[in-house]
Amino acid sequence: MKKRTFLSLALTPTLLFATAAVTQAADKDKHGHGHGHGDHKRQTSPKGAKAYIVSPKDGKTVKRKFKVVFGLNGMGICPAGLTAQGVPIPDTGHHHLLIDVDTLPPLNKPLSDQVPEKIKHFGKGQTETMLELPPGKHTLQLVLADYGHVPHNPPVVSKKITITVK
Ligand SMILES: [Cu+2]
Repeated sequence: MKKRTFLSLALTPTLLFATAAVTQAADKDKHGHGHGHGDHKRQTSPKGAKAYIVSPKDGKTVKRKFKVVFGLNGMGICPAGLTAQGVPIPDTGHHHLLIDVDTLPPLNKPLSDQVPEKIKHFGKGQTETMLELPPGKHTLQLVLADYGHVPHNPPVVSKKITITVK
């Protein structure tokens, strides 16, 4: 009787981890406030891009509760965060309203989300807001920033306007 020899093949399970796909999702955030910025590459702004305050007009007197309308030329508004593919959409950003801010914050890193009474993020892509401020003079200024809240290069910053709240 002939003995049959079986060659048993040791099948080592090849576990391939899709590491690349996992790290891509790290900067994503549903609420538009992903301030994680590991290796953030500052986004460029196209030539001639301009942010401006549509309303109220510079020098106007407004009621205690008033609407601010944001304007943007030469770029698009996009909620904060990356696309499903893990990339930013070029030439887009979201507005930030600076209230009574004398000196612009550093424009090469994420705008703070710790002082909402001074720097308001509109990470859902809003183009207007209602404000309520105490009576007196106030300044308003817009700064556009990218998916990770970092202003573009060159920065897209509006003229600072002064209003009086009665
Ligand atoms: Cu922001």
